[in-house]
Amino acid sequence: MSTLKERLYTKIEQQRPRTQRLIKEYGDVVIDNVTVGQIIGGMRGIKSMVTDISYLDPNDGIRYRGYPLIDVVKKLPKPKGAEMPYVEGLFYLLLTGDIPSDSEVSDVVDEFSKRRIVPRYVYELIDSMPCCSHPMTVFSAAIVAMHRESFFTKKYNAGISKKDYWDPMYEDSLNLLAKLPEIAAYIYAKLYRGGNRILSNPSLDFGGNFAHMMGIPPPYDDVSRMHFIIHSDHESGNVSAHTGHLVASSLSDIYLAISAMINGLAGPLHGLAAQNVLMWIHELIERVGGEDMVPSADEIKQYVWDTLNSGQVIPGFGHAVLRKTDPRYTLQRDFCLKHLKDDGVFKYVDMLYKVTPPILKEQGKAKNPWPNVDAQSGVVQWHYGVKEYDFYTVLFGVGRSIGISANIIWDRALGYPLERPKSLTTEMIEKMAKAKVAEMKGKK
Ligand code: CMX
Repeated sequence: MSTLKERLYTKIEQQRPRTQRLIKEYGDVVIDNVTVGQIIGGMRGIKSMVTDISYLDPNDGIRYRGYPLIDVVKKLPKPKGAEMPYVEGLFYLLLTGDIPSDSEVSDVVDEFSKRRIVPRYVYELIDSMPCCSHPMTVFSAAIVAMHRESFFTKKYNAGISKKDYWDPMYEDSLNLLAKLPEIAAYIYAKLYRGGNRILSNPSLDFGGNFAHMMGIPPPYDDVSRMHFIIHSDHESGNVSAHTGHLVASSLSDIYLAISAMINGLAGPLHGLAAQNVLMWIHELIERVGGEDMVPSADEIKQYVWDTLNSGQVIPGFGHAVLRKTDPRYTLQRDFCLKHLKDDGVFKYVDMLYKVTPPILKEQGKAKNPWPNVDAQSGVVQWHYGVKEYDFYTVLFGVGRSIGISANIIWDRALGYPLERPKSLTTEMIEKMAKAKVAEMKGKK
């Protein structure tokens, strides 16, 4: 057994009694109330899910296993000379809650390296996708095609005990995660580089190998590590995480669950915002006459207002939970200030950072006028030569798969059941709401 798997098993044995006790002794304790507004409004803010892997604080942003992003970057081991930590170390942290030692990380690097070979039929499938398929469609199809590889499904069909479900789920997750950079890089080569592919280098880590396969020199290896780490998890209620959890709750294997979560991530209100930000900025650049032109604050304000007045959202701004600037934005911004301060597009991103929040506040609709992760991620890719916007969400998807897989392994370890909330008809809600209001009036 690998050190990671052994450590995980110990943690599972410790955690199981806590969950069982909560259900047995406190199962009827009320944690939250649900309003009509929440039922109709996308279940915003209802406390109804559990994960110990990450927590999203509205003001401070994401914490992985209790660590703010800045500490994650500081504390996790890094490859020699790198600014950003090993992605493999992050996976160790998400799964176990512990910061791994150098040798523990190197074990995970080896595990991933051993499992990275992608079955040939996946490449054939990618090659046969119709022209102009969105890269997220291709990515999702490639992942779901590997359902036939599922160890969990084989074990389940052979009659594995429920308490052991986590084990084949862990194996499947590592098998899938190790292949994702290879698949993403292949899709990129196929769609945008005439199929000219750079083969992987098994001696490199997750982020370093991805940069190598993309053919982009350092510090793109650090860009990749940073990108995959900051996108990995955002607690359980966002569309991609929730979809992965929901699909896996029917005991679908990791390939079915991750492919489904990729489809949720591909929506413009979620991960697709990464590509929309760059499209939107380039429309602005075109409007003012080119990247080297310096637009006035008034020109930028007008552009933001024109977007809002045409009934569209400002991509890369706002959030369902966050109420301050996203620390994932800040981390990338700091990287940009260090490495691409003079980039023409970054200057626009920077100006929009200053101009947009006051406008969103003045418009008065968005609860959070501040930038989110997607406002900054595209410009970094653009700077290092990945100029095909529609690929950006695939990169988000590689990162997000890491956190969601960790969650799904724990879902199986703790025996979380099939997810099945209850729906009501509009008429039922009307009756309940009216009866409640009458009752309140009667009490006054
Ligand atoms: N531009 C314009 N209007 C916005 C806005 C933005 N960036 N953010 C929110 N609003 C509007 C909403 O559309 C909503 O309008 P209606 O009342 O007309 O429906 C109103 O403000 C209230 O929305 P909210 O409660 O503040 O935000 P939601 O939880 O409904 O939505 C989000 C959150 C992210 C979908 C929204 O802020 C948005 O559309 N942002 C732009 C797209 C984006 O950047 N998405 C990526 C988010 C991060 C990620 O998941 O990758």
